[in-house]
This record gives sequence, structure tokens and C-alpha cells, in this order.
Amino acid sequence: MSNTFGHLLRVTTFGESHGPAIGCVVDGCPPGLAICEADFAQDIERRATGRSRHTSQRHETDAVEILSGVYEGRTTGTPIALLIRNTDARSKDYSSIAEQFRPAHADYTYWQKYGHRDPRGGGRSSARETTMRVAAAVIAKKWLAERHGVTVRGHLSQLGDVLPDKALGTFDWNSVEDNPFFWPIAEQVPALESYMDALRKSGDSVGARVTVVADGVPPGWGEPIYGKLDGDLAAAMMSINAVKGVEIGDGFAAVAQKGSHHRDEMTREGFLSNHAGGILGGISSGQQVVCSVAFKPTSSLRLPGHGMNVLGEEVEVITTGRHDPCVGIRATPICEAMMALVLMDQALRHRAQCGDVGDVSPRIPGAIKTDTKR
Ligand code: EPS
Repeated sequence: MSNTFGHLLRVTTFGESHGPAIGCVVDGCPPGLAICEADFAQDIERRATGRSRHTSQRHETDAVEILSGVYEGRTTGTPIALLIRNTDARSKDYSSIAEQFRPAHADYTYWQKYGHRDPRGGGRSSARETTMRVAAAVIAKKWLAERHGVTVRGHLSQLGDVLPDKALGTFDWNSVEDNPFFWPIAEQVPALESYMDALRKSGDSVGARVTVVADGVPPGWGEPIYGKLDGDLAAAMMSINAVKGVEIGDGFAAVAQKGSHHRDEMTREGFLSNHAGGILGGISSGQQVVCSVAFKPTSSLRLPGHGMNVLGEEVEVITTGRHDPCVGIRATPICEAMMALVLMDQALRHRAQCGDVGDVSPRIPGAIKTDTKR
């Protein structure tokens, strides 16, 4: 039930944060794609805990084992099963809250729904599960790049109330990988370090915003009406732990815009803007696909809060353990992963139905000037 998503590329994840392992099955990948265990290391490491003092200090080895679907280094078209063993779970951190519900945590809703749950590390509701989405998406990113020249990359676009400040430096994709925040303005990173140090000391947490961009997506991906590309992206992003909002292109800013401003005017040289975020009528336009994702502040806090226990008693909840003061800091690779998986699924669906249509002219180049705020 709902541990699977996608249509022609179907991904199922399984496992709990403190169980023996987490894993996924990727079904529908075309045969012949070169893939090996080493291919997973980079993206898995980008998402991992313990990469800096600003994230959870749980140290997992996060080694991906390929169990099936690959023979002599190439996919065979059969289900690809991937496994990561959990090696650094510390379940005693949870013994004091095993019978309690943390305010703003899924503890309560899982209990109400299932009546029986694994409280260790949040069980299935833990962000640990997102590791397998990133692993699955290594396959999707590789296929998209090799087959269509599509790249998917993201960056943190807000940390608490801190926005990228172009007065301090220039936006540079190369900077994103050089700091633990995935922040695009290198000059601002020391300020983020101080911000996070103070936050961690206070025991509180904060939200964040991640922006993901896909380049090279051709026009035509996405299915009207119930399989829209933006609909699939929204559902995929909302399935990530702690996500509370998704915007495509200008998103909610479009509410205050005039049509004469929002419309992305067309010229032979290219679109004049990209307010739509590369999607029109649920179908890619050939412009950059742009999606922003809002993460709420982490609910596991060492600051005491009002909660309840399974007996219906009011309790003071204090969460100890190794929690992220801002889950959004590690979320960039996760959002990239969900976009890549959605795009590959839509590419396969487009090929299945419209593969014979071929190129239709004229094809308008992407925005010649981009004024979409990031
Ligand atoms: C998480 C709580 C922490 C994080 C975990 C996500 O887990 P624990 O308390 O079991 O150490 O370390 O993140 C990961 C393990 C991971 O790989 O992302 C939570 O409650 O979501």
C-alpha cells in the first residue's frame, strides 16, 4: 500500500530506520544501461547524515548492494533490487518516547492508523527511507542524461528566514557542491554556519526551501489530465518527509501577478521568460523545469513540549538523540531524486504513447532571459 510510485518506472521502497536494512525495487528500467555499485556512492554521500556538524551525527556506511536486475554491469530489464544495511541505529534514544507522541510528528497519526508501530527512529516515517529514493534515482539520472541529455540539479534556496543575497556574491552552481548546505552563493556560507551553530545551541529547529531545476527536458513530457507532469512532481515532492509545500515556476507568486507579466512570451529566438516553470497544461514546454519545495522545521526537539502518550495522558515530551536541526539541509539530493524519477517515468510514458509522433516544428528554445526568482 503506497510504498510504490510511478507507472512505467515503478519504485518500491521498504525498511525501517532501525531495522536490519532499507531497500528498494526499481521495475521498468530499460535494458542495457551501464550501472554498478560505485555509481551510487556520490549521491548517497551527498544526502547522508554526519556530513557536517549541521546535520544528524548518525554515521551510516550507506553502502549500496545490487541484488538483481544487473548482469555484467548492465541492466537486464528485470527488477533492480538495491539494499543498504543499517549499521548505526541507536534505539535506546527512543526508549523514553516509545509510548509518547512527539508534537508535530507522525508518531501520533501512525498510531491512530495502525494501532501498532515501530517507534525506533520513527520506523517507516523516518527520513532514513529517503536514502533509497536517492539510490533509485541514480539509475534515473543516468538514463535521463545518456538517453536525453537531461540533467537535474538543485540547491537550498532558503534556510529559515535567510534568503540568497546577491549583494554578497553571485549565484554559482559550482558553489552548491562545495558547502554542506547546497547553497549557491559561496560568500554567504559563513553566515549560514553561524546561523546553524546558534540554532543548534538553542535546541530549536528551522524550516527550509529547496529549488530543483531540470535542463534539457524536451517539449511533450507529461500527460493530461490526471497524469500531469506538475501533478506528478507535486505528489512526488509532497511524499518526502516534512514537506509542506510545492511550487512549480513562480508558484504562489503567480497569485499577485498580471497575465501580461506571467505569460512567457514566445519569439523565434526563444521564450522571453519562464514563469511557468517549464510546464504548460501539465506538459513540458522545453524550458527549464523548475520546482521549489518547502520543508517544515524538524519536530524532534530537546526543548520540552506538550504531548500525549498512548494511555491518553498529557506528558512533557523531550526528544534526545541525533536529530537534524534542519531537515532541509540534506534535502537537495532527495528533491533532485524525486524529480529525476518522475521525469524518467514520464519520458517512458511519452515514448509508449507518442513515440511515433517524432519532432514537430517549430520548437521554441528555452528562455533567452530568465527572470524567475530563485
Ligand atoms: C531521523 C532521525 C535520525 C536521523 C535520521 C532521520 O535518526 P536516528 O534518531 O535514528 O539516528 O539520523 O536520518 C537518517 C538516519 C538518514 O539516513 O537520513 C528522523 O526522525 O527522520
